Amino acid sequence: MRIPFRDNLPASAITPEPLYRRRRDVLKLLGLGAVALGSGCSPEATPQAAAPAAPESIPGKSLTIARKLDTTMGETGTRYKDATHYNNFYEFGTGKSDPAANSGGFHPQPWNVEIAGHAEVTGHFTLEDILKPHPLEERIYRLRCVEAWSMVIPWVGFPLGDLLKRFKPTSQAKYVAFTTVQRPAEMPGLNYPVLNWPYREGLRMDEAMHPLTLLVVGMYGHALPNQNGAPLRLVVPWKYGFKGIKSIVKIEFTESQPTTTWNESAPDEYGFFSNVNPAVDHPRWSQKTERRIAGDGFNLFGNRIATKPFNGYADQVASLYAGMDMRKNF
Ligand SMILES: Nc1nc2c(c(=O)[nH]1)N[C@H]1C(S)=C(S)[C@@H](COP(=O)(O)O)O[C@H]1N2
Ligand SMILES: [Mo]
Repeated sequence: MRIPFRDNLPASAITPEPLYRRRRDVLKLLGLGAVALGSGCSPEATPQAAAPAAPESIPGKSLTIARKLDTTMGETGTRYKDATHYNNFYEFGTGKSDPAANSGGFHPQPWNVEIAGHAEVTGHFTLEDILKPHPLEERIYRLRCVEAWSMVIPWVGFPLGDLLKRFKPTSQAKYVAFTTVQRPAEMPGLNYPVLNWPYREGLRMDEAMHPLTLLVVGMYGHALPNQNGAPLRLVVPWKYGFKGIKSIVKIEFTESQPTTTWNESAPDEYGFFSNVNPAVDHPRWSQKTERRIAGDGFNLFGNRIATKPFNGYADQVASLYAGMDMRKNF
């Protein structure tokens, strides 16, 4: 089956919203160890110059952020309204406005996550258990969808690797597999066989442990809205957006490369690695440019910019793929 990606949005789905103003205290991405700003997780750890809180219209619990990082070094941010009303979350429908429209009945609380596979510690954990030891960071990352549009979003989360280490993966753990919750009563899209449910993703161990890989619980300073993957999702900024699996209920350490939903659905179109790569086109469209959804005008056709290798994160991650043929391992 071929899944036609839809990239159409009724203008009515987007209404003007104050621009999300980016922080002026831009921090340098220097291997990430050097950017820690303050410690602990009290709001006081954040410099007050760190300016405007998220727009007031943002619903959901406000999160306490220990440190901030802008990896885009000043690119214009995407409005909250656009980031929450132009989504891919097929469990709620295949249209871009479906996730916002159809996720109101989803209950991200209480939430449990199963940790399984090759690790010394496994079992079922509450979301609170999962999150407790980790101070939250705000990281402004680009997210580029394989459909050639992109956004700049202030995510709130912490490095996935910090969590994974707590379970003491064994030497057999070569990959990490993720699974999304499957609740047909709350997720109407699950009643259609457009993908093999549940949605699954995977990373190689070194990718999962990379400090840029973020386990996300919020955006724009607040808890994730349902349509963006509440209560827990992945963001891997150098990979196409579909690697950012939403509403995670299972994390498994595996020895062999896990099956991933999009790769299973169309192996010639969506590889396991799916690193953003302008030199390797999707079989049905170019990946050389992208439509940046940012600023105060949502423009379906404008704001076209060049796509960067590894989505602009090559300095940090290209070495993970040294010696690999990126055309074969797309
Ligand atoms: N469970 C699940 N996760 C998913 C998807 C999905 O359909 N189901 N879509 C992916 C795709 S294609 C993209 S581009 C991003 C979009 O994230 P956003 O809506 O927060 O921008 O989520 C990814 N995670
Ligand atoms: Mo995507």
